[in-house]
Amino acid sequence: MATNRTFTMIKPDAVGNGHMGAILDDILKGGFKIVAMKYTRLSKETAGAFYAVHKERPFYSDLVHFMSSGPIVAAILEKGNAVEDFRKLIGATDPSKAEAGTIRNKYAKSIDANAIHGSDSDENAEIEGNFFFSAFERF
Ligand code: 3AN
Repeated sequence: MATNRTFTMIKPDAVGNGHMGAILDDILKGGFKIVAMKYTRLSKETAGAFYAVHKERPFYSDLVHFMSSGPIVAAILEKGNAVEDFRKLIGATDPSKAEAGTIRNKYAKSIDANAIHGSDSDENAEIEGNFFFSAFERF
């Protein structure tokens, strides 16, 4: 089951710029089913814990500050080959390198405010989904 799921967040820049609906539409049109979803705002502590794997990277504190700067949408998505297909749908981390038509190409402005997150492995999809959703919130 985990191999057919991924985890995403629509980031504060995209929500703040009014792209939440269009991005959800792209996700659904891309063939992903929403398994769980919440609209919330991360505290600095929660954002720091979510991105703890990046603690040693130079952009960590800016990333935590940015991710706690406004509301986000967190969701678990389901589709065959979910992790890889979703990374294709969102495009490269750096939006200037993201292919035309991808979510980051359309809605992201910079590498730090890049509109959307997508898990990079089945294992991380599971960990990240569990970070946001308890067992009874998923089905
Ligand atoms: P992705 O989200 O595409 O998997 P990661 O895991 O390398 O990218 O980075 C996690 C997040 O950290 C990115 N979504 C982006 O917001 C931020 N980030 C990555 N690289 C940089 C960078 N060089 N400068 C600033 N922020 C970065």
